[in-house]
Amino acid sequence: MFAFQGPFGRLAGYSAAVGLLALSLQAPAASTPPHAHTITYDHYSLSIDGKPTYLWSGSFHYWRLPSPDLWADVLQKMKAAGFNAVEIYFDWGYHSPKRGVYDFAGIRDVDRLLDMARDAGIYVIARPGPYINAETDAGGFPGWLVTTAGKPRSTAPDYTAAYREWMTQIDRILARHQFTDGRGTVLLYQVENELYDDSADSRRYMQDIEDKAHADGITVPLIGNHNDNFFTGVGAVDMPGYDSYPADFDCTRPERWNGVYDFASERKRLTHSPLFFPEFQGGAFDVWGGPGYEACRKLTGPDFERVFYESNIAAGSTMQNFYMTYGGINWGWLSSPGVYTSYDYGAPITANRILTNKYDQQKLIGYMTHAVAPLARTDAVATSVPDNPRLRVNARVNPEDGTRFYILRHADAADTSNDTTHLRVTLGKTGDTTIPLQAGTAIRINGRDSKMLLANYRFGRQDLAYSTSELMTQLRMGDRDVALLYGRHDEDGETVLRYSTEPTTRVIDGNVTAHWDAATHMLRLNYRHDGLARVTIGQGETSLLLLIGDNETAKHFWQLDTSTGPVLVRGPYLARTATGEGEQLALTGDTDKAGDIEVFAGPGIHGFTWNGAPVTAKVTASSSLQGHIDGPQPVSLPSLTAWRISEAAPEIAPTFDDSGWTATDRTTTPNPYWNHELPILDSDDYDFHHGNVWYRGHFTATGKETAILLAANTGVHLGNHGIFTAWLNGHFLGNNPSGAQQFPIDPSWLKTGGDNIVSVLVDNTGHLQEEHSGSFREPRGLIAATFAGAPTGIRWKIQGNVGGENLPDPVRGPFNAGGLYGERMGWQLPGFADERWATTTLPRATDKPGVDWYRTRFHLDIPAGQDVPIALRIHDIAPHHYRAIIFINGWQMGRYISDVGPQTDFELPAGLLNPHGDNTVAIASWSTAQDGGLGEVSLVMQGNYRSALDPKPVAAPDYQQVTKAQKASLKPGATN
Ligand code: IPT
Repeated sequence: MFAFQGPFGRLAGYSAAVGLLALSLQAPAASTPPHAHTITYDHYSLSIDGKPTYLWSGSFHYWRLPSPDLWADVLQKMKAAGFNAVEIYFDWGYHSPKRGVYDFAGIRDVDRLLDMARDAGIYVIARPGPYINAETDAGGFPGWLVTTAGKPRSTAPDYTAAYREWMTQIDRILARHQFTDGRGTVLLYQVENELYDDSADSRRYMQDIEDKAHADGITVPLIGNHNDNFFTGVGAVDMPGYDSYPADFDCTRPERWNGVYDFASERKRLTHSPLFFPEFQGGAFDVWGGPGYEACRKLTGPDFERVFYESNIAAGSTMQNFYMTYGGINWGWLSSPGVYTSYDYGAPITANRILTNKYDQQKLIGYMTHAVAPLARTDAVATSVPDNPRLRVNARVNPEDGTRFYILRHADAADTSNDTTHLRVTLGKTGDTTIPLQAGTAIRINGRDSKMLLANYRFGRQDLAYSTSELMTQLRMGDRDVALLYGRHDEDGETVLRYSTEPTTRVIDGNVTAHWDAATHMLRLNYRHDGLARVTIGQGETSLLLLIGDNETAKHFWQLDTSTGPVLVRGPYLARTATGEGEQLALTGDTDKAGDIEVFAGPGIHGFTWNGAPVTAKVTASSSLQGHIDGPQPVSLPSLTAWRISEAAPEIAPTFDDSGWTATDRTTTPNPYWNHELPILDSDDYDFHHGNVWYRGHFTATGKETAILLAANTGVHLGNHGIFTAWLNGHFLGNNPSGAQQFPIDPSWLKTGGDNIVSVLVDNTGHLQEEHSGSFREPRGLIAATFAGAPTGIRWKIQGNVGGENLPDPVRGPFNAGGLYGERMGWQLPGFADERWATTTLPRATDKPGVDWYRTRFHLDIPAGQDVPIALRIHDIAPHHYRAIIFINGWQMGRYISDVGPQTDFELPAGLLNPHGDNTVAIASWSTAQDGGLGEVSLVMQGNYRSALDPKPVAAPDYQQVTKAQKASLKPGATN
């Protein structure tokens, strides 16, 4: 369907296929729907409806935030920071619990997600896989794929049939939301994920996916993040891209920096499409036992963002997506082995949706990428070296209008010294000039910093010769231009504008000196960045309000679009939306404290409301409106004191009835990874793909058994933090992580000639991600069991999550539930009556290995109109040998391993958590040795905002409903 021909085959082929390119811009074909938009691209940039556009995008995974109203929150926060796109992985396994079964309802309602992106005014880069990696279970492959045979990410027929199922489902939704011919903002479609393999089969596989996407009605450009692969020929994508993580993923030494890689050769290779980073490092994942996400946020902090993202601009990139901008939560069993519940990623927006200094920094650059339109089309150009050799500068020029960009940083990006320099810049007619002009001042790079300076830049009716401050944004409001410049606190700045005759300059605020040079027609302003300086400059028809802030001041500005033009808002923690209603502006947003709000809008606007309430505002000397808005009410959270407890591992007892369990009697599997003795013990072969599983082995003892060797695979990657624990006739044998262990048997434990029971509880830390080999099919659960002393055979039975692939609770879905007794009984669910359980307090220590369940309830009364991110904290004074699974209102929102860490605070997203009513906490604690129990449990407030956000509760079944569905789906007698 996609014809690539001729030297410009990529572009020409694309236009032919969608029938919407240059020609149709002039004369829309009769068949083109009236709302159709165009997406084109060349070596410089994407063009959207013919307008060259800088793509400034961030990654977000809806499946890591199971509360749809909060998707809108994240998308609005991204849009408010100047992201014009969001990159989204669609997780096959999240939607498909069973072959042929696909779920797009509730927290899986992708249609709704894409509508929200459209409503937030943000484009979507869709990444439906089939393989996605993403530190998620099996890299996004569904559990049921584990026990199939075909080589993954290849043309193997059974694998092909499987992924085509998924593509049919997801493409149908994505196609509806295409920007080209749908009702949404889906702009680009990624084919597969980081397939670094140029084999003939990989090419064919890529081509198969592309053909299928086209057959499914995908008309937007197909992109890739396969680095140097799939540029031409079979399997080629329209727009290839590069993924880059220059700080890598070791957050233990957050001060460490690697060099800046020069993407010049990549820039050159891409002859028909822009230098595109589908994933440029936005943070880093952390691992079990790792240093925690604040360290990752530091490793990839604002200094990293400035230096590396501006280096990408220096290399000519006009398409940058940051992975991740909001990381979210590996709730349930979503994580791949190695990573823990939080996928915060040290990203600009925390897992609990709080804005960080990384967000502020991205806003500063993000706004500029849109405000300075000439940036979308630039060529590298030679320039003089800085007079300080510790520094380096890259220059670029827009060939059409001559705007110049100077990107300045330390030559050694990791250099932390404080340096100054002068720069030689090209100023069109004025010729080359050394800046700054003001004697005794210089341009400073203090430590790991980068600055992007503009020269020869015309905006509105202004002509900026150059500035040693950076431009955050510029906008036109009625008759006047407004420009917002910023620099580091206390550093000198110099801004020079050209006028035909001397303008009137008025300094409204701040210490700014103005100097007019009649010979060069340049008005030079000198100042120090400190708070906010305001200068108006008028000449003839033109008037300019120049706002000059330090970084701290600049980050409090928000730019929002209305149908009557852009507005600037200064002050609040977040400004979400602006709508013009006659002379009034309706603003929405969030505050973290009471304070001033200032609004810069067109001359027609005389007042404004904030979250629906009118604000008394006065007109300032800079013709803005200034008023006051309230902060949040103080909030206090209840303490969790009254707990109920139940022992919950009856499977250990020899008398336990396992007659309803599944016998592990299979002797064949398509899965080539079962290379152990028969019958097969792999839990996946019995349709238990996620969470803990129990095995009970029956054997007739001879009395000669001296030890039992047990081997399990719990998932080893980036460490080995799974575990299994075993009992013989109720006696604790011990524990072991993934691997084999011989446990000695006390002869008095054996019932010679009788039925003896080995009970084993096995962790499943997830299925591995996939390179190409099929490693996601590694078995999970027990893999071997043999006696020493006698060749006694064991007959095993297995029990996992209720229903296996047939979920009694499809709302919470395939990753929520495991095979603990309490989970099978529905003890995690709201509505379960725990009154007969014993009461207890926390912390509680136990010397009895096994599983205990703890439950409590609490009532929240968060004031309406407040967003209060809450986490549940488990605190141990010293590590104990236990691991806990945390449920809030039936949702599994955390896995805590006391003796591994690092996570102690587990975010409870509003919607799952009820901020205005009753909530149920259930915690299953698996004591893996004789010093288990459960630490102190509390609720912690991570922030408090007065907010326009009003998340609705996520509807989910309670105890009665789930157990009813459970009974209906189970064989009689199979409830234990
Ligand atoms: C890149 C993956 O594409 C992405 O899914 C995620 O796993 C990311 O890594 C790390 O968080 S792969 C790249 C690091 C080689």
